[in-house]
Amino acid sequence: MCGIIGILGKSDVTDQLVAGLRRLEYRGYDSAGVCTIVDGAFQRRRAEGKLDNLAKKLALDPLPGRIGIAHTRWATHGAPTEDNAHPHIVGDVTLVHNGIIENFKELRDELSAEGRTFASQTDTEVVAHLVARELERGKSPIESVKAVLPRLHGAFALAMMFKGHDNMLVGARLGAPLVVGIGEGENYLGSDALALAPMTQKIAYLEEGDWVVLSREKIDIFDRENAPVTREVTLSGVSGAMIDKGNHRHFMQKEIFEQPVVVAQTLQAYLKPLEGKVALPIPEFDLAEVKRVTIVACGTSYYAGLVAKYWFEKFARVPVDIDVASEFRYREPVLEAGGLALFISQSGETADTLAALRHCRAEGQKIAVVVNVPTSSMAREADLLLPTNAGPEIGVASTKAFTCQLAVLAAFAANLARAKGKMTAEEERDIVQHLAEAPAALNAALAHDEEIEKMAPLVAGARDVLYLGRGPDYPMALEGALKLKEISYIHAEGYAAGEMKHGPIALIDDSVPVIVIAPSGPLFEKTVSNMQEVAARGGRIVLISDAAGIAKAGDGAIATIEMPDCHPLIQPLVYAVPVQLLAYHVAVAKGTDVDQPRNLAKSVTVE
Ligand code: HGA
Repeated sequence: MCGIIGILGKSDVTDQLVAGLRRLEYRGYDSAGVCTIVDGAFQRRRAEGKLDNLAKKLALDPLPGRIGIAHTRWATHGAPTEDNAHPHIVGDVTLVHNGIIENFKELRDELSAEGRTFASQTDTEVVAHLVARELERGKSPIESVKAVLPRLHGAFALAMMFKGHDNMLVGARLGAPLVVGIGEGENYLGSDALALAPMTQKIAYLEEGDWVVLSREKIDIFDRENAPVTREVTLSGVSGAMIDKGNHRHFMQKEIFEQPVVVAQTLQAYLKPLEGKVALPIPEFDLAEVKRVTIVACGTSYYAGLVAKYWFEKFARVPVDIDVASEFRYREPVLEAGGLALFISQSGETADTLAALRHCRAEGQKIAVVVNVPTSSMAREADLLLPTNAGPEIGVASTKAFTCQLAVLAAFAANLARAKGKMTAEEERDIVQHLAEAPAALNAALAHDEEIEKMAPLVAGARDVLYLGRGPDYPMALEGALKLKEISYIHAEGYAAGEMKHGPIALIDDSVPVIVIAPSGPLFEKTVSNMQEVAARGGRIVLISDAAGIAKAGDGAIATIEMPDCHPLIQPLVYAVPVQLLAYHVAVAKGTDVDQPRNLAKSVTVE
């Protein structure tokens, strides 16, 4: 959330800053702003709403300057107005911020008591005031930053510029990501490597508590004790071309259709199909010793974790706890020795999940992570890194990252089962074979796109929608409801099919579409019975099943969506496709902003 970028360039930087913000806009689109230094003084443009509004302003009133910082905001403190838009300027400093300054109230009171006045309601502005106060006391920019950083509690990635200093950018990070980009006679700061991709591939990832002083000629990094440190420079491997919609109308649509390829790409790293074996990185700890798995994640990644719980328990016979990250630390979980804590996150920066990871590390758990960004904070703090290979996911509603997470988690469950002696070589071969079938099955599922598009109007007019499933299809019901809520703004609930009669069945009438996810298999008959209970009360059923399931139970449904026949192991991956496509087409039918739904943003770096 919130994207920040800073450039020390050889020529005017505003166009590059705005292009960088475009690549960061998935992180927030409440407002955007840019500030440069021209003849020693700050020049700023800011605009409420999406980046296009800022771009229009800049077209009418261009901004020169060879140094600049820019921001795209997801508001946490203060409405999404122009006054609250970053960069904030106070005296001789201007800055952009990603994160939350948790002690901002106390700091603001202290500053107000000295007669300082505020131009915004943001927590961020207190940081600018604190630095400005140090500058006014006669300190240099670097000494001022050094004095202020220890006073900030919470999370921040900051990029700062100082009046009269057009060869200096200062950055700092704690709990929010910030990278340094190294160019030829130019240097950069950014929230991620993607923001800097067209300018440089050479990236140094700042560690927690680091701060950095950049000029065009050099980069000096310091740790939280202010000791000079070196951070490895790596090649990011990301290119601006990776974030192109291609022939698709929306990123979400493109990402849904990429799934067969990216799942295959991901599985390639985890399977040896010819040998019939899963092939995971070997951790430094002994998997056979794992006594309990604690899964922690948020949103769609949490639902991937819920599916994984079934797999870990079924295959490896190991008990699994699962929590949403924002609740986990606060319930004082009992974490016994020999436990493995598994964190799932697309960005690898999700603030709640990262905080939970650090909590588990402090409690002596071994740490495994499934992330899509292998250079992220979580990846760097893991004992066992299991990357998904989905490529950049730009649509705010997660799709391809989810199915890739499922693919990795299935392989990991088999790996753990083998290590614990709970799975035979023959069973492992079977799992590998079925996972290898997933890309083709995903392709077959995508072939139903047009049919789903045609039935979307049946759902688009509804006020409430229910999704039902059992077993691993229950998390899919939750995921289906989440996707629909996120992008179409229709109220939707996912329920375990058998729970209906304990309450939600009271909601059923003929205005409520009920999406039933019921592939053939051991739970089919039970789910269908629950579906009949809904139908008997006038509920309008949309049945998602395979040909056999539809033949048995499709009568009376207002629509059916036929999925390919596939092994139960890969059903969650395959059935993700129709729920994603349904949400997508309903949102398109309603005319909502599919890729940038209101109030949401990706890479949730605030708690
Ligand atoms: N707290 C700041 C920055 C918000 C942020 O980083 N969101 O992800 C603000 O509200 O402007």
